[in-house]
Amino acid sequence: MEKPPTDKRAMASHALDRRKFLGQAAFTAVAAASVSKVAMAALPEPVTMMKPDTAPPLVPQTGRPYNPVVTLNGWTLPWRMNNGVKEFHLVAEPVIREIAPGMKATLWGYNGQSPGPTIEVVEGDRVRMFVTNNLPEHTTMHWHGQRLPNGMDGVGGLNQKQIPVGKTFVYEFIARRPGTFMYHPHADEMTQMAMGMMGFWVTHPKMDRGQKHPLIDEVNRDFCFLLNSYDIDPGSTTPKPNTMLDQNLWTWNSRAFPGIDSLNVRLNDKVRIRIGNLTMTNHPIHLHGHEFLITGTDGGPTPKSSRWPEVTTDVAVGQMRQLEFVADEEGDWALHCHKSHHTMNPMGHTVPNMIGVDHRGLIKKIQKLVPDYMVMGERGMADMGEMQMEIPEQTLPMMTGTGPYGPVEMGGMFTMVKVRKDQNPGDYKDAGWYRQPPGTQAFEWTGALPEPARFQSEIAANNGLVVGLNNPPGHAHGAQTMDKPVELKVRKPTGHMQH
Ligand SMILES: [Cu+2]
Repeated sequence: MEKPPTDKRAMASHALDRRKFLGQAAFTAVAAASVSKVAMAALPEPVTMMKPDTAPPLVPQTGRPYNPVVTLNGWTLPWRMNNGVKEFHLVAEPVIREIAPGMKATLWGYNGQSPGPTIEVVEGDRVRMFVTNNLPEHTTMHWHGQRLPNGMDGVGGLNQKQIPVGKTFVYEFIARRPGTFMYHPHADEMTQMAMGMMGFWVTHPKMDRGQKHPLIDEVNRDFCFLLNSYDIDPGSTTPKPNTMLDQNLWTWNSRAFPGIDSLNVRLNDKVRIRIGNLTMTNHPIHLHGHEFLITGTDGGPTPKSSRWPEVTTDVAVGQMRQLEFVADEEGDWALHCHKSHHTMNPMGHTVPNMIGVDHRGLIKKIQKLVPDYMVMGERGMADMGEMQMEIPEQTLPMMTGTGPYGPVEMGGMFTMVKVRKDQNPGDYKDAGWYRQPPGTQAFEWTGALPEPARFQSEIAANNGLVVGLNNPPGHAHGAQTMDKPVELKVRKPTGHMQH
């Protein structure tokens, strides 16, 4: 157990082992224990998660019915019903979060993890949130995107006094509109969010008596995760909150590839992915092999007339995007941020470009003197894996992950949607690597290579001739005629030095 020392031993004693927690029986036992009269008078027992694994959906045992979400490398917080009110207990506290195997970070989070657990409620639910502050400084809780009374909005100093160290505040409101939301502190925000204090919130639409929301479809799989980022020096464990944009760990739910679980779905499943961005920059999220629609933002479900197909959607700072598609192509499909620096793990931005320089002998010598010395490979970055360069402890290789055909050369904000025809409904297990059927995979050409065909125009240009651009339609490249020459004029800058 990697829980940091805390004086709240009582809380740790309530910690649920994940295996026990996953069993429905264990969950029911907790729910039953929490309805005793003594318990009702007290705070709901805090539930703590000790592992960064993806928990299966938490099927509601009490309250209104709904189709639960799956939080990537996360979990949903159990609640108790108290006279018709859904009560949750969030505990703000220092946590140890495994970013990926080989690296653990000292973060601040909720109930044992960063991000905190996902909160799932139903449109119209009255919700009571107990927020206990076990941090070394004051905090608050802001319920990002919700309709609620002003005094429940959680901006420290503006809507309420900050929650002092060791105290518990109560927030209570009705979850008025269905959609995807987030929660985070609005107190020493720069530090607290850079340290990992955030969580996801889903308000499901009411489905009483077969009622259906006109803009919210039922789906077979509903995933959610937050985009977050950290600046943790190689070899150390605590993020530097003052870094605004140059973070070196780009994470989904405080996990970096290959630590991010895949999204495992059955062929032809309708899939929803909810993504919230609490980093300080935008992330163009790109899905391979399928097109999706944006069916919701933090403002709620989008009107049908506003939806168009895309394969990449930009999620700006503070935004949420909800994308939907039918997973009708089998395979392992990459899902990643399209900023290529965000699919890398820690690297110095001052790493010199060493393409063309053979320094493999040299680097070992330098590393004897400067253990965390890292440079780029001589043929590109892919060299670095091959060179088996030693990296400091407590850090991740920059490009990593191994697939069935070799190194994936990714890190950070990268995972896969794994679409399988034999994935059982309701089963979220990783089915392993996809084996492409024979004849459906890129292969090496072993025949003779023909001379590359060149444009006539290119040859003409090289000979200093007038360039022919107006080619009759239907003529293949390399067989262009020059019956209607067009003269190209090149204007050179004159006089001004600002060019
Ligand atoms: Cu990104």
